[in-house]
Parts: sequence; structure tokens; C-alpha cells
Amino acid sequence: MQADVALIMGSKSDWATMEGAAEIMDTLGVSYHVEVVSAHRTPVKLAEFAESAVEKGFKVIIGGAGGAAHLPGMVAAHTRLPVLGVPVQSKALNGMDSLLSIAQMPKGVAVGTLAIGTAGAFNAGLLASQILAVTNPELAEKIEAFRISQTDTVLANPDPREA
Ligand code: RP5
Repeated sequence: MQADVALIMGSKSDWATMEGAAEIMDTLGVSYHVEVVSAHRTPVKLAEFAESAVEKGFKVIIGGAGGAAHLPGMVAAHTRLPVLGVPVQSKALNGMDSLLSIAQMPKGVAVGTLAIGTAGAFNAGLLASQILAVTNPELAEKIEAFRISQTDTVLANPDPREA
């Protein structure tokens, strides 16, 4: 079956972060394809992947990368599909390098930048699902239910000293 979301990342080492995106898409029943595609180590593969993404039927692309994180921007340069960028937390600079590399796109080529690290990865999966839900009422209902459940859990546990 053709997946709706391409979940790509610069290295296998990014998976520990990026699996958060897969987790929420599993919860919501969103189909995705996972693959390592590196802007620097496999630049030709990146261009081919992004250029064929529409034809392959993807609707949203999530790209995670750390350090000199050019992956989401270069993917966005090669496709009109919405690209969500996740700055992976780097060892040297704690992900500030990744964040700035992804966020500071030039006018005319858009990347939606999420937070650094695991929260950003989870939210990328959630945001990709929300984009798909615009034209998918069944998915929209699942997202509403997820949000209500999250709110109910917080309201039912107001004491910060309790687990
Ligand atoms: C980036 O360099 C990757 O996205 C990764 O976050 C970082 C380090 O990659 P490895 O050296 O762990 O393969 O391209």
C-alpha cells in the first residue's frame, strides 16, 4: 500500500529521535514509509527521492536531521509537498545547530520547523496527521479523540507530586 507520509532522516542514529513521529502515526493509523536519506552522504538519492515523491503518492514529508541539518531544506527545494523539519539534538551544540539550519530557509522555499528532539519528532507526526485530516474526516475524529484524552488526563491529575 502507498504510504501518505515519507518519514526520512539523515542517519540511522536519528531513528531514536524520529521514532516518536512513527509512534503517533501508528496511534492514529496514518501510513508512512521510513528511510535514511542523507543530504550530504547520499545527495543524488535525496534529489531523486524528493523529485519522485508526488508521483509516489506521498502527501507530506517529515525530515529529521542533526548538526548541519540540510535535509529538510534540500528536500523542500526538490518538491512542492509540505516538508516538516525536525532538528535532531546534536552532541556538540545540543541541537541549536540543527534548529538554525532547518529554520532559516530563504523566502520562497518553505519548511515547517518543529522543536528540537523527541517532542519535535512526535509533533511532526502529529502535524502531518493533522494536515492529512483536513481531507480525511475519519482521521480528524481520531485526532479529536487524542486531544480530548490528553486534556482529560491532565485535568484528572492536577497534583504535581503524584505520578
Ligand atoms: C546528520 O548528521 C544526521 O542527520 C545525524 O543527525 C548526524 C550524525 O550522523 P551520524 O554520524 O550519526 O551518522 O547528517
